[in-house]
Amino acid sequence: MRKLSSLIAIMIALLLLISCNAGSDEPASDDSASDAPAASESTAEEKTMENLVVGYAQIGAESEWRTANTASIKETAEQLGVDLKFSDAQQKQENQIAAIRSYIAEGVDVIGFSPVVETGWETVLQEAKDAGIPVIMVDRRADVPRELYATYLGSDFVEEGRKAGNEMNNLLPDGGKIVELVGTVGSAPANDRYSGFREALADNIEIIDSQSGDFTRAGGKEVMEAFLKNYGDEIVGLYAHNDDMAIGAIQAIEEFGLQPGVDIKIVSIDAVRGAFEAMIDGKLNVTVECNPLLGPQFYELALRAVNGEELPEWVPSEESIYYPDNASELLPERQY
Ligand code: GZL
Repeated sequence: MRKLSSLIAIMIALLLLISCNAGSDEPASDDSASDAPAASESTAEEKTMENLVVGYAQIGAESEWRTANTASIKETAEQLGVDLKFSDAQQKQENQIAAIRSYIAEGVDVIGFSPVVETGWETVLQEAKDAGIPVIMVDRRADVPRELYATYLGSDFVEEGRKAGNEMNNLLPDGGKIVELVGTVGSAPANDRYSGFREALADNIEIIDSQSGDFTRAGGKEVMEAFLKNYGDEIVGLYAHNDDMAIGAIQAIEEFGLQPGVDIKIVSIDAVRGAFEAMIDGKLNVTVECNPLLGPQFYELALRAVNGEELPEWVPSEESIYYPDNASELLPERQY
């Protein structure tokens, strides 16, 4: 009996000894290590590209630029292994809002969208915030409080407008009357390219008319036909908010019997392949780049947002200006 009780006492002592030692592996310190969660504590699962679920509400397919932008979002998702749910709103805000609501219902990790116009987004973005889903604005920005989006990834449209204004000044040093094809009414690129252009334009150049062609070739052609009917050869310059409208206008100018790029100097924005072809043909004088290949930056920002990182309010894209003199050399390497 005595042997058993001493055996039990020895076992208790051993157990006490083991449990005391277990706590001594970690050297006590006042550095962050002692704050680090111990192996046994659970940490939220870090998202990776391979298990990231993204909902993207795209505007539509209104231009070459948009087509290239969509390709970048889709192809990059495939390359990274991201689970992408994608929708095309046919340029209707109500369709974009419905798509964002469907992504909230699905419980995606992050939502990306390019707001077709600047206003009307606060309610649905608040719903995404309440659901704990970060939202990234891509390409265009919406006019909403800062706390409703993780970041804005896109161009400086005002600067694009300033660049276009300076190029028009260079093309018309003696001044003259010009017309303007505006992008989608209420959209950030249209509003900002409108104001940036006027900031830079020389006093001897007069904008005698300005109408929206909704960023499409058909819209640009139709509005330019009306301009030519009303003003004819008074017009010596055209500022188009995107290349698609400029290309449509070029057709109208030729049908009217004038030489685009010669009788009417043309400055446009986007730098899509069609613009390079028009510059090679001598029908377009300048295109200011607006980079649509935003897929890689978008997913990198999406992963950082999902994993809880605070992002800058705006991540601007890098852009240049292109001219006819080296358009044929550059065309083969253009990605859009
Ligand atoms: C600009 C983008 C514009 C393009 C157009 O970032 O939103 O929309 O300039 C496109 O070509 O339709």
